Amino acid sequence: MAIERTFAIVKPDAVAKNAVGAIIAAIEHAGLRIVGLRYLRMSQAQAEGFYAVHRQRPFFRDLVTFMTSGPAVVMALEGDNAILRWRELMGPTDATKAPAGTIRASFGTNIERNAVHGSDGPDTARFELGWFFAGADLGLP
Ligand code: FUP
Repeated sequence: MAIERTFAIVKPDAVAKNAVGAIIAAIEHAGLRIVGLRYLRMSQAQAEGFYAVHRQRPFFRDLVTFMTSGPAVVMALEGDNAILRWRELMGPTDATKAPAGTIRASFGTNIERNAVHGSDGPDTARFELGWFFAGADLGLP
């Protein structure tokens, strides 16, 4: 299986719930390695650019408001099949439909306040990692 990198966010709702440690523990327990990590509060421009693909969607404004409402943790994850494995750990977008044991079931509330983000494919991962880690040395180990 291929070693991949993917991009993860612990969103403001999960940071507010003191769930950063539990989510990082789940990532590490699953065998994914954290190769980049920043604690930040997204600016409006950062959030709008990150979610530019959703610009025309009806939920875009609310999503940007939520993502800029408080601090978040952004991470670069690495491991075998990391993109799919992180998405499986998260569970589906809508936290109310997420199976027990997934991060979104444990810490999310609904389809917007869903605790975490993960890239949905290799091209998205490249864009999203670059959006928050541009210029950073992710060349570990
Ligand atoms: P995901 O890949 O699981 O992050 O889901 P999407 O790319 O479909 O959606 C990105 C984000 O938009 C979600 F995390 C939350 C938000 N969203 C809404 O707020 N309402 C919707 O109906 C769909 C998505």
